[in-house]
Amino acid sequence: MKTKNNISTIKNIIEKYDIGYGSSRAFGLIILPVLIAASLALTNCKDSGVNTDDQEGDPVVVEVKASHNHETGEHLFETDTKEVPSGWVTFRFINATEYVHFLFLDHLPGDKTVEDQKTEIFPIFQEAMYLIMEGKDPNKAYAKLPAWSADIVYRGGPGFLSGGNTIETTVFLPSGNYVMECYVKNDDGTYHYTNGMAKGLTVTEESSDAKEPTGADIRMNLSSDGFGIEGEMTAGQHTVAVTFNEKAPGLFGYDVHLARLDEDTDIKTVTTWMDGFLPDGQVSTLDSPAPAYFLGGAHDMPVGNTAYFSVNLEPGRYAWVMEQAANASIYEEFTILNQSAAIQVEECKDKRHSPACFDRN
Ligand SMILES: [Cu+2]
Repeated sequence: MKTKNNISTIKNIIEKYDIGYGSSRAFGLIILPVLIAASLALTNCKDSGVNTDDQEGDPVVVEVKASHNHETGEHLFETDTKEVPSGWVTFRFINATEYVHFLFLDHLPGDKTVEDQKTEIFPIFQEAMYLIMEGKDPNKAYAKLPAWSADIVYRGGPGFLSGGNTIETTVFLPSGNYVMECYVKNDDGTYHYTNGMAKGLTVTEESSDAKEPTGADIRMNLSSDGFGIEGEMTAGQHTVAVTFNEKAPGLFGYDVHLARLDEDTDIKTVTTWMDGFLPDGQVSTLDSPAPAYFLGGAHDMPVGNTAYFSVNLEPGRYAWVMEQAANASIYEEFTILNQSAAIQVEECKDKRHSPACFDRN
């Protein structure tokens, strides 16, 4: 790799200065040794860690695009990656649709595969949801779940994301067979995974050198008490580190999703929508759009894990929301001021009687 890079570096220099190989003996006598010395210097820079290309420790990235086939009605995950080494994995999740999606990771027990999940588990949760839609008891469907379904470990992934957005969420994955799924639903109760949005991912026993992300400026400690936020939400780009501190008693885990709200949005409509076991919960169609604009987050993981995700906060009204039952909602609202308003608030902290600060105190 390094040799190839250096040859192309020399070639670039030659092309840049329009040096012909055969045009002058001076090339071989004077310029070539200089170029080789420069090239060796570049190699040394690489080894000392100045240049980050091709270094050990590069992130392992799985790029997944959510797409929609308008003819068949299918919701799909498109990716070229079927296998990654174990360790830190960054999911770059691109929502190229008009619907809300997420990418949730199931770590399957033993040698179970995505095909087993598609034949033995997804149809049962789907049947249960259709019973809920009819106002019937879903438990007779859940009773048919195979014993191994209890051994599936939820290992997080990119949170709720509205159309046109991209998010990166980084998680630590031990080896095994995984399923990437989305269970947002259509208004007849059909889950996106029933419509095609489920894909297998193999995490091999070979471990990568990918490093744990650094530079998080917002930290969260998730539990039944809420988000445990440390750090300041300001306009601009942030990296959020989310540590999972408590196992939730039911299917809803303690997770975090960022929702941008309109000025007049009632937060209760958003937290109710987060309850996927309600007929209208987590429905995203053109006729029934989600009540907020979702900007990603991190799904729940086993206690002790930390996930990382990136957000870009523009001025506006927001809420961190958890995927919880509507009658036990967990959320935290906040506002990002535009820069001039933020400066004025800061200046007015000690100037209560200044005319410019009058209406703020
Ligand atoms: Cu989806």
